[in-house]
Amino acid sequence: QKAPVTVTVTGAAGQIGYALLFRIASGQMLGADTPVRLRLLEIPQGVKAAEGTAMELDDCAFPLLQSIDITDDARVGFEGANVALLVGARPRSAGMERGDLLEANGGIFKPQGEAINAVAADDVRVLVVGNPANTNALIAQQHAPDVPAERFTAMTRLDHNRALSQLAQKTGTGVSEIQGLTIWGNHSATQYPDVFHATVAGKPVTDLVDEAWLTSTFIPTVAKRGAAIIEARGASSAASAANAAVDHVRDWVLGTPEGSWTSAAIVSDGSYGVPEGLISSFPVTSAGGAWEIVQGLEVGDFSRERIDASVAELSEERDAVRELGLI
Ligand code: NAX
Repeated sequence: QKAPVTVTVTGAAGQIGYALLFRIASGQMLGADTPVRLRLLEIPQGVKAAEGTAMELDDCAFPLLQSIDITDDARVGFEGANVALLVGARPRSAGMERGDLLEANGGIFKPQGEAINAVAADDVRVLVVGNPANTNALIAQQHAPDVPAERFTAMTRLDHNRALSQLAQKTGTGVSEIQGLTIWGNHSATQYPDVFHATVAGKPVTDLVDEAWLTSTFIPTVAKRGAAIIEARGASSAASAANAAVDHVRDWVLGTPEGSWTSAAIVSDGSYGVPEGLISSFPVTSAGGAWEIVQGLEVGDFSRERIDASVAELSEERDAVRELGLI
C-alpha cells in the first residue's frame, strides 16, 4: 500500500458531496492501493448533516478509509490536505446580479485560498467545482501565493464527459472510441466544445457530422445540459458532477492514458491566445502529477470566435473580482 492521502472536501453535506465522498473512500479516485484520510469542511449549519454522511461512510467499512474529520473552520479543514475539492459555494438566488454572486463567492474562496496557503500539504492539488468555478479558482489561487499557481484548477470534466456522450450517441459508437475532444474556456453557457480534432474509431468527426448539427444541436446541448438536468430531475447534476471530479483528480494524480487528452480548466500560460493567468479550459494531458496543455492544434475561424467569446467572459469576471477587491 502507498502512503495515505489527505483529501479535503468542502460542501461535504451537499448533494455533490454525498455522491462524491463514497467514491473517494472506496478508492475510485486515487486507486485501490491508496488509503484516504477525509477532511470535511462545511458551514456551521451543514456540520450535522456532514456527520450523518460520515456515519454512513463508517457503515461502508471501506478498507482504504483511515479517518474522517469534520469542521466548519477552514484552517482545520485544509490541514495537511494533499487534494482539496472545493465544492461548497454560494448559489445564485433570485434577483442576484453577477457582481453579487462573485462577491458572495469571494467571501468563501478568498479565506479558503488563504487557509490552503497556510496549512495544506506542500503538494496540495486543488479542484474547484463550486460555481462560478473558474473565477472561484482564480480567487483562491490569488490568495495562496506560496502554492504554485498550476495547482489550482477548475472543473470542466463534466462538460467534457457530456460532449463525449452526445457525440457517441450521434455517431452510434461507444465513448471509448472517441479521442481528441476539447472543452475550451469557461464552465458556463459560453463554453466551447470543440470536435475539430476529434476522431470516432479513428475517423475524423468532421466527416461524420455537419456544421449545422454542431451549431444547432451539439454545442447548445452540451452547454445547456445542466439546465436540462434541473428541468428533468428537479435538482442540479450531482452524481455526474461527482463522477467528473473523480475523473479529473484521478487523471491529474495518476496520469492520462497514453495518446489521449481530456479537458480541464488550468492556469493559462498564454497558449492559444488565452491571457496568461486566467483559469480557462484547455485540451490537457497529465504526467508526473502535472497538467500540460496540448500544443500545436490548428484553430480555425469557427473555433477561434467561440474560444475568444468564452475567454472574454473569463476576462470580464476577472476584472469584476478585481474591482471588488477580491484579488
Ligand atoms: P448543494 O447546495 O447541495 O451543496 C453545497 C454545500 O456547500 C452545502 O452543504 C453548503 O452548506 C456548503 N457550503 C456553502 N458554503 C460553504 C463554505 N463556505 N464552506 C464549506 N461548505 C460550504 O450544492 P451542490 O449541488 O452540491 O453543488 C455544489 C456546487 O457545485 C454549486 O456551486 C454548483 O453550482 C456547482 N456545480 C459545478 C459543476 C461543474 O461542472 N463545475 C457541475 C455541478 C454543479 O452545478
